[in-house]
Amino acid sequence: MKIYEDRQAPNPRRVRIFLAEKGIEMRFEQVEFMAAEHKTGDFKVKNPLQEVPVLELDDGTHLSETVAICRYFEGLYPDPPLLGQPGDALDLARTDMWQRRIEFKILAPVVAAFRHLHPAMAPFQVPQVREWGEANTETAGSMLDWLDQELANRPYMAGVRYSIADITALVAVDFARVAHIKPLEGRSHLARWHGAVSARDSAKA
Ligand SMILES: N[C@@H](CCC(=O)N[C@@H](CS)C(=O)NCC(=O)O)C(=O)O
Repeated sequence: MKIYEDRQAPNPRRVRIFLAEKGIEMRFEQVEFMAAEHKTGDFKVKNPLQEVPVLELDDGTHLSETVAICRYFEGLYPDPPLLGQPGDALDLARTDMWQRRIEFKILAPVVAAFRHLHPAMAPFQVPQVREWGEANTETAGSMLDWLDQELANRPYMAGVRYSIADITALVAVDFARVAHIKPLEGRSHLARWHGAVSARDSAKA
């Protein structure tokens, strides 16, 4: 079993943190984004969308989509639960709600800002639209303000326990800096949360 990834890319980091939280050892093979290695015909067989991460099982089965890969490992290694408390319908749904909100409302605009504004992304992001990058920078900022307020009354994104929602948020916040967005400035609750989740060993993944 192994995972194809690019160590610099945000989505593969979500999987690495998830695996680290569960103490799962994994083999990784690097697919260099900047060398367009994910655009080869060979990689297209593994994922027709030509994106990482991709999990390859020993029988040759391929699984992509970060959350799907995490769900697979949650099924195999339920402890600690990171997708919500098993058997608690509300906790499972709430964790899913926050994971999705953070993925679509924060990570997505942060990535769009990076892709549409960073000169190094021009060959990959065609067309690269500066105005769209700037609009996403603004969206990411207002969504981070909202998240900061949400965290005023609870320790973690989905409630009282660390979950996949924290993993997605940590990756989004750290990647925001790469996209020249200052995610923690003036956001004290988010900064407190970021300090706590960054102190976990898994954050180094
Ligand atoms: N929805 C996918 C998104 C994966 C994705 O966008 N991966 C990026 C790296 S973070 C990628 O491989 N992009 C390739 C490209 O845009 O050409 C997931 O959750 O895994």
